[in-house]
Amino acid sequence: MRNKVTEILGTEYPLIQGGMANIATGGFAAAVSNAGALGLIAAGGMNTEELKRNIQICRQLTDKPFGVNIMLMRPEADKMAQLVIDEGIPVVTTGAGNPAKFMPLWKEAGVKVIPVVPSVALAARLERLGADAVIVEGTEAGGHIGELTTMALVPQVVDAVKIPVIAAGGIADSRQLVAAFALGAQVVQVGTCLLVSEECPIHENYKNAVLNAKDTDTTVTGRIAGVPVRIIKNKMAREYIKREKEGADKMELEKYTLGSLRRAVFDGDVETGSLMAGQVAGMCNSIRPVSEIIRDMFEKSAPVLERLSAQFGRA
Ligand code: TUI
Repeated sequence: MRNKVTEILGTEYPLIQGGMANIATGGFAAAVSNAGALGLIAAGGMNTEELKRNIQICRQLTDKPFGVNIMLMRPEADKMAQLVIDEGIPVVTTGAGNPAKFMPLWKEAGVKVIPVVPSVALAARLERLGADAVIVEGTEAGGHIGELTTMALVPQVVDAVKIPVIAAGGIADSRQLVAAFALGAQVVQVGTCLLVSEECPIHENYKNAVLNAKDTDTTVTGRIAGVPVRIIKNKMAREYIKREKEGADKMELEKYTLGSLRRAVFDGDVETGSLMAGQVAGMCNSIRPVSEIIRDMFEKSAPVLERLSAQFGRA
């Protein structure tokens, strides 16, 4: 399924991989790009040197286009913004902040810039600054999230901007894919459903936690501190939310979560680690290759559309 945006991205499918800090290595991004979507190396969790090495690894593993996701809360975001230019990376996605200050630099260098936006206002502002598309990520997503749902926010951004909209948050199968396109998105971004891929380099305990999660098993830490993060419920989530309600200060909470994502990803610590995952974790029940997960979403969309047109046709 090709459209104008897949032509810009150079992909077979209108699908991009979510940022996935500490998870999306060069190897993982290459697997996604080789599957016909856009893989992205997550700079969040890496230093600039590590990012450079992962770009090299990705280049060795795929001849398809791939991008870099820059987590704007990282201290090295500035250096990384320059590195993607020096390395000739064609597409950058950004998350967890406003990338306005980097826009002139990236536009000048011909980098395609696709920021995550949690509101219509930021989408419109970044369109004016030259964003090539925006990722509208609903609060169903895993990791750092905004307030609004995909269902409510995607059509409002679609109405407010002319650039293509990429829907994210709550998309794991063909029904949700079709729904995202019905809302006006031209591309989707997925993350959680790729956590259970064969190629995803997270610890098997983390993978099993996603496989076993049910619909109500995610929660949000950090709402009071202003850094809401969706994770799978565990001891750390319960403790964090309890301390938050008791009025613990930001610094104390930060110390509590420091390194918690790394503990989950690398050590498989499912008790005190942050198991970032979206609300669709409850429907990600089997481990499959990335290529099969993506192909399935698109192949199974045809019967979904047939069912819809039969239903609407009868009305
Ligand atoms: O960035 C994400 N998801 C992430 S980043 C991450 S790493 C992390 N580790 C520990 C604590 C927190 C994060 C894990 N998951 N998604 C994209 C996203 N961007 N969600 C929300 C936003 C966002 C929020 C505010 C984008 C822009 C924004 O702008 C605020 C402003 O300044 O206007």
